[in-house]
Amino acid sequence: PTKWVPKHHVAAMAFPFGSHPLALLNLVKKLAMAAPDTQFSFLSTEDSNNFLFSASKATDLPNNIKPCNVSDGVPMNHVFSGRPTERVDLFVKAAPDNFRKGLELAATEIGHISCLITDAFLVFSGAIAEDLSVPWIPVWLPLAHSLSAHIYSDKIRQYCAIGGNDGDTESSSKRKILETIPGLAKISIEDLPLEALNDKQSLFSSMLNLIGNVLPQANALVMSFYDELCPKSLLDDLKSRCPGLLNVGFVTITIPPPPLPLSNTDATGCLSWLDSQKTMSVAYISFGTVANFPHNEIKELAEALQENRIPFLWSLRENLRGILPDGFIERTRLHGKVVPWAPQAQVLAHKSIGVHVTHCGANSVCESIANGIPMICRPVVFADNVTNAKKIEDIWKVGVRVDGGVITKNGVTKSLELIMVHEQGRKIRSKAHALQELLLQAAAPNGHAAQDFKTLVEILSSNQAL
Ligand code: U2F
Repeated sequence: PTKWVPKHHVAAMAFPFGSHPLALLNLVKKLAMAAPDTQFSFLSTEDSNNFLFSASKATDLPNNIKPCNVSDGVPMNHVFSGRPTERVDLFVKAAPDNFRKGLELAATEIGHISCLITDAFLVFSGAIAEDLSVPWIPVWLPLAHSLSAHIYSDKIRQYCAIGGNDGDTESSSKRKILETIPGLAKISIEDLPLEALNDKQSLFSSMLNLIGNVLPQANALVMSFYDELCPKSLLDDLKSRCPGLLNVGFVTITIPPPPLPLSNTDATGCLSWLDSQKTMSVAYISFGTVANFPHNEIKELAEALQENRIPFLWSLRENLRGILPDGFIERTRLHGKVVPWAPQAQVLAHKSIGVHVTHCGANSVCESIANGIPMICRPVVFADNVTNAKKIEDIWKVGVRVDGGVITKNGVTKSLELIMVHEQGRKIRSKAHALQELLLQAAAPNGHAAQDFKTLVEILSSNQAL
């Protein structure tokens, strides 16, 4: 057979932490299918690539995507201090050189690179693209309103200071609503991620603080979002700053969901277990891929599930499983299932799911709203979790914060009852369905997202051929 020769070579650069590489790879998969004559190199650290391209997660991987490892910046024999952002800071310190090396390697193997698609957190990628004389397309993976917090970080910092000058106490100024910032009108400073405001906190936060300055220079800016979900003031403002804004739709899912997946995408048997449960009866629980979740709250939640015999499917990272009360898994065997990893996008599309107990990571939120699933929010004070919870509870009104703010046996039981049994829960569910309906229309083949995705594919295919 003749050897396949790609027409273009696009390099994707991941921010290798949490769900970021997973979400970017999902976008790259969609692009690779839409542009079969383009070769994609996927640059991330070895650990991250091993996780993403492992057999169980990469079943639907198109042939025109190739992983390419870059250094994680961790020195040999490094002893970790336990500081939460240590790994990220080491990585940021090694960048951009690690990526430049990775790109050279990819170009040697495949041919010159025609375009860079990068996580928007990697603020130095614009300069690399300029050196290579190729377009730079950053991808913003959190929710759209969070971008405003980065774009307006100087103004928000001034706002804090103004609060102080008014004679406000520091805490009252933090509670101030950011009414003049597009997209954040109902959000207060204390709901924003600290990293967006304090540029001196770590190398990571200094990097994030450059986002607002560099993104307007990009050739296009991709968001994992829909025009129709953005408040108009936010959409207009983002488009005026970043004229190449493309809302290509949620990248981690396909709308409508594909027909039932092959059994090998469900290595932990979640979907077949859900098949045996009653419609809308199961609480799906997941606290994401990175957040440190308080151990006592895991225990309290386990006790609530056990005592009230609530049907549940819990994706709990392996390193946290030991925290469950002794014998919990055995005692809840008839109504619950604990797995280290679930095919979450498909789980949330399953008719048996009635509620999602979540830490409010952006992708989890998107996957819930795309399926009309109400949420019980327990945001950890990390990144955009708190802002997202606010959006869910107060703006979209498709979920509630867990009763009491932190998980206690009684509080979470109350919240579960509220969603599953009470009138207020019925109203929240109907809001969730209305939001899902809006999304289904926005995601229709003739909608904006499909058009923006097409534009993106055209940009990729219109540059220097190999
Ligand atoms: C960081 O978020 P996380 O990685 O903690 O969480 P999510 O944004 O919710 O993404 C988790 C993804 O992993 C998938 C799930 C989501 O697409 O479907 N997943 C799965 O398939 N199976 C599982 O068992 C568990 C998860 C950060 F912490 C957040 O604050 C940010 O909002 C987010 C995006 O920037 O990144």
